[in-house]
Amino acid sequence: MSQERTVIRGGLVITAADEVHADVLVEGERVVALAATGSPAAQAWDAERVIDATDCYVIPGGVDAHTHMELPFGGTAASDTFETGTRAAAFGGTTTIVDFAVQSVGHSLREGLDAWHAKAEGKCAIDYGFHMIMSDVTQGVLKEMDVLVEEGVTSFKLFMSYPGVFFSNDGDILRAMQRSANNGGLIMMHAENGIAIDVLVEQALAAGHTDPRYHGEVRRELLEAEATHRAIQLARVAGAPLYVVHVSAEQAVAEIAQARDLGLNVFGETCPQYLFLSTDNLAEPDFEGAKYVCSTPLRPKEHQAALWRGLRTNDLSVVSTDHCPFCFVGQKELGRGDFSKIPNGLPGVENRMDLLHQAVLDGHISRRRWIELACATPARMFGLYPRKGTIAPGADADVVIFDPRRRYTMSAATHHMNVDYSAYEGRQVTGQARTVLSRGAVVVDGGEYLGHAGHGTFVPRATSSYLL
Ligand code: DUC
Ligand code: ZN
Ligand code: ZN
Repeated sequence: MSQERTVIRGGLVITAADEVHADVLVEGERVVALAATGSPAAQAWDAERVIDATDCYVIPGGVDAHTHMELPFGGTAASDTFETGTRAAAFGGTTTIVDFAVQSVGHSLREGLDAWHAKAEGKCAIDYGFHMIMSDVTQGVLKEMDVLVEEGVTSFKLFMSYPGVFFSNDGDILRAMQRSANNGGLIMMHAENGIAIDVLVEQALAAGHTDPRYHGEVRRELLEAEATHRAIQLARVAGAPLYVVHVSAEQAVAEIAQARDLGLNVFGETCPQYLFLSTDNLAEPDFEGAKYVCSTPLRPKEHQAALWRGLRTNDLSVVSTDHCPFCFVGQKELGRGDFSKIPNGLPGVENRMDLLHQAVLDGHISRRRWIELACATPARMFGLYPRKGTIAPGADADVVIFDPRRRYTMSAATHHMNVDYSAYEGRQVTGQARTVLSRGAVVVDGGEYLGHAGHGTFVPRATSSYLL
């Protein structure tokens, strides 16, 4: 049976490697060819559907390697379901997410993974994969890691924070790293010294410091840097690679840079909230600061220059969102009078591609680096490349027609995430996804949703492309 053909004409195709004026031919779910716009080859293509991309960029769909749809946290759950969160992602030009399945204490990885498959299956607008959060590193669980790698769940998140919930001690971390050194998995680390932080939380509350801004103060920069340093040394001892998630402190970037200068397989990720927001937001009056409570926390503005520099030098190589939304009303409010009870997390899955494009306009990164940080490197890092993260023959036709001149204001009134506030309320940005294809199907066009729940499928991942 012949497959439907779509041709995307007249745009500037931008990948991590190139910028070319080319037409793109899609057949069924895949890209099959690129040819110079106006060339005889491109003109000869006939297709059932023609998408005009004149004056637009044609970019790979975004790959957000860090989301938490429906995550149970702090007595509540993240407010985006897989259905609402992946739809919002599509509106924002992201066509793949890698979400975190959770192992709870006393349970197997399998139970956690099955539960997350059940939440996501038949619900997603775009393709998705899973990392596995490990909260209870037993001998049985170490063996399960090998099975998960075979099933395409090739990365494992461990926490040096949140004692009593997700926390793993150094011995457990070392064991998991040793296992990953053998099975090809990638350990992702939440690097904050949670034992020390809990002491500071207790002391802050005892002193009557209950406002959201104290969340940022107790989660000290040095405790992020210390944990980052320790994670790196443990990975060296184990001979394992390491991916440090949501890096926010300048001192933590320095630890990663030092490790990379030694030639170690240590990788850093940051998120838009650390690049565009700061402790000034956490200090907003009338409990508004609760909207910005996440961990690692927002830092003073001065840290942003180090993050941008890290993104340019590749000491930070991925920008993901850590999308973990909680409504202000009824969820963030759980922490009125006690900042430690504010559920941790910010919405952002819909905003990442546009904020990073704004960073291009602001002179922080180049256009190709934008695509590298938001599409190609996360795809390579987590075994999705070249199926995801680029536009090339054979790749999935996850393609975004991006209008680089469209100016709009970010707002909860117009976003599609299931959360009652925007972390970027009132911020003007230039550039927005106009048309979004997921595996050849147009899922968003001109502000209209044309996709459906269940179009998105689970993508088993290979091991990281960055490991020898
Ligand atoms: N950080 C957050 O802000 N939310 C969920 C988990 C995490 O590590
Ligand atoms: Zn984390
Ligand atoms: Zn997270």
